[in-house]
Amino acid sequence: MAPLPAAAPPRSRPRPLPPLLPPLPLLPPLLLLLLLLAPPPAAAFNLAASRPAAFRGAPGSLFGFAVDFYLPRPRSFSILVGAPKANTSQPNVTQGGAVYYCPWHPDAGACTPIEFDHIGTRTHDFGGNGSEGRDAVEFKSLQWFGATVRAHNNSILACAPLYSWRTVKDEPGRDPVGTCFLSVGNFSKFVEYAPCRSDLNSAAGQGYCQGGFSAEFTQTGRVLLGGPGSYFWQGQVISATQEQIAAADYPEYFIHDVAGQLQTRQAAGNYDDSYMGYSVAVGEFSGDETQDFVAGVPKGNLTYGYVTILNGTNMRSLYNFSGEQMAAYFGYAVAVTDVNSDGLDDLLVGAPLFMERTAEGRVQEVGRVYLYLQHPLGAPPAAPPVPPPAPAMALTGFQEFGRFGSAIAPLGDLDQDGYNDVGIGAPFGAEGRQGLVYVYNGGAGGLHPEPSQVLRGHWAPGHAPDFFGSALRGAKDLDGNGYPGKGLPPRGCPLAR
Ligand SMILES: [Ca+2]
Ligand SMILES: [Ca+2]
Ligand SMILES: [Ca+2]
Repeated sequence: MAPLPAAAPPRSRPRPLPPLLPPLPLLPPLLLLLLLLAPPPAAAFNLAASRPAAFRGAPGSLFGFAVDFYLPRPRSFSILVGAPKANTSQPNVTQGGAVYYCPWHPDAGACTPIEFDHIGTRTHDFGGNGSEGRDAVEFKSLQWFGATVRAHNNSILACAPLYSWRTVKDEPGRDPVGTCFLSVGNFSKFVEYAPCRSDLNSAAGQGYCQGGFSAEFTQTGRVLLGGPGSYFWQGQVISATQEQIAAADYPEYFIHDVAGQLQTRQAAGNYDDSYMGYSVAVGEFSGDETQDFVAGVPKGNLTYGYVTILNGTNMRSLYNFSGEQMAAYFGYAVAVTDVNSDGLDDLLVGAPLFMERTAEGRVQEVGRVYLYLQHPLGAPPAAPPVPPPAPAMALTGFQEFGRFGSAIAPLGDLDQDGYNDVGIGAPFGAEGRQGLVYVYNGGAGGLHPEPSQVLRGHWAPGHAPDFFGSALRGAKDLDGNGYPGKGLPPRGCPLAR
């Protein structure tokens, strides 16, 4: 597919509002556990899956919906856990959601909520003279704060994709623009980043953006957000450096003009209902030193779905990778790591609703993950980009309705053989839909086609399945020297929920 065309004028058309979060049915779990896999014995290559550490949150809070590691300093290691339906101390806010800071302890420990939002709900005097009082202009109940959590050094980004605002125009309506908060300097400063809270409201503009539905940091700490609902659900991706975000943060204003921000623009009407930015990742694909942006577009291209790679310096389209089957949700998850150790980043794409035909001729939904190996470009920038390659391999799920490929996590080089390894979640895999995480090892030819290990959720008796394998993180060198340290988990150990 071609690069996105330039901005088109907004169109207005009556239409129902498709629910974006979550488009795949998620059942309300009773309790969520966060599993941090404990250190393996020194000589073993496998993770000691029988001895996970578990952190628990309040029932119904969706504790563990998002997870990440937090390493503000070398050898200072903790875990961040999003609980997007948690209740907070914010006045007049119901189930606004929270992010918890959980210091690492081998037996797991207490988690405390991080106070990202010091301001709470802001108001505006629509009468203009103060006589009619002030009305709320933003709505933080059920905003799903903590649905997205990412950390980079001593910074943390946490987002509320269903945060709504009324706009400061004197007209009713609530637009789910989404918002994010950034903690910088190890909790020394908090700034808001809500790039879709703009004058481009309603579905025709950025009103249904749900900014922060997905997010990632680049190696240099640049923020990348996905907002899959902008422009009649064409979706968009937006990026700015932390410095640019902090420089534009004036809490007394609702619309922040972030100088230097990069973003995709509105495209022609045939790109509507595509959900660009449903997932995002970063990697280097253009032959320079600046990481580029990867965005899943799972309903684009007539619902075949595609994944686009945008140049990290200017958002120009570099490549598009298309799915092979309609409605498979190709691009639901994306991940980047170098699995064949040639120094070039490779791309993984999940299509958790992919259907295969069994030997008996029956069609069953099992999910699939595609691996695209990056090949040398030649001499950039003169050489044109090579055509989108075919996947080097496809890994297919094992259980019907298991949602294999819902989460993909680079795990670093778990077994220390020189090739990076990957975890793939199947949150409804296993009997009782209890969820599985598969570990696939890298190698010279890509990934080994069979998983080297299958991790199961550990559940207390009587508790319902909790989507184990739907949130995965890994690949952090947790003690800073590549070797397990005293009281620290080992290199590459995954976090799974
Ligand atoms: Ca680049
Ligand atoms: Ca590679
Ligand atoms: Ca390996």
